[in-house]
Amino acid sequence: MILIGQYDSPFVRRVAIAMRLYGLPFEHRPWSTFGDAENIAPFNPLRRVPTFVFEDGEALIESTAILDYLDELVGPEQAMIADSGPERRHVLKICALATGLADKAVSLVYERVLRKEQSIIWVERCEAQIGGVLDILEEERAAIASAYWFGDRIGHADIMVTCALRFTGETHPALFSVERYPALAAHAARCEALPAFCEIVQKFDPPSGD
Ligand SMILES: N[C@@H](CCC(=O)N[C@@H](CS)C(=O)NCC(=O)O)C(=O)O
Repeated sequence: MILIGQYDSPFVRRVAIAMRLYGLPFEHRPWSTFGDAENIAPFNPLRRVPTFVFEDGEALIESTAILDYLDELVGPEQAMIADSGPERRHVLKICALATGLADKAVSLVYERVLRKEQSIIWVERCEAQIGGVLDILEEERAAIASAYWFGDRIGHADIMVTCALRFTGETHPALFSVERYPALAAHAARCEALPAFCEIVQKFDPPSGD
């Protein structure tokens, strides 16, 4: 199995961390979406990452779809999400909020580095969306006493929230602070201290606007 994409992407990182926690070996191709777009294109015409390639060349795209495959591969005992029911829906909702948060943080980066003049309407909208999600996640995490979002075992929601927070904090420090979001910051610190997170990490390298 080959995972394409750099670990400064919160979406690539969530997949790589899940694979490491599942003990699944993979080949990593740290291709950049802009610099290596033509290498990615044969596997994914969208030229986006993560792109996940099987031995026979078939490719899966979208981190959620890739994780769905990995969960199936390891089976329900090991999967970091409930098989069905309300807990599964709740995990998917937290993951969707966190992927949405990361999407908006990525959009803001592109707006900043790829445009000569930023759209104020778009920037304000993204910032409001990021703030809205962080407020909701903070409130929910503050009300949970367990080590992880859904108990004592780490799951996809924990991984995605942590990856989204690292990316948002690194790229838009004014939007995320320990003082404003203490429960989320503590959650991220706990996860970031785990070996898989320490091993699979990369400082953000923005695309150039040239
Ligand atoms: N919903 C996608 C988001 C993937 C995504 O936004 N990846 C970014 C890198 S962080 C990318 O490929 N950007 C290039 C582009 O969208 O053209 C997922 O969960 O996999």
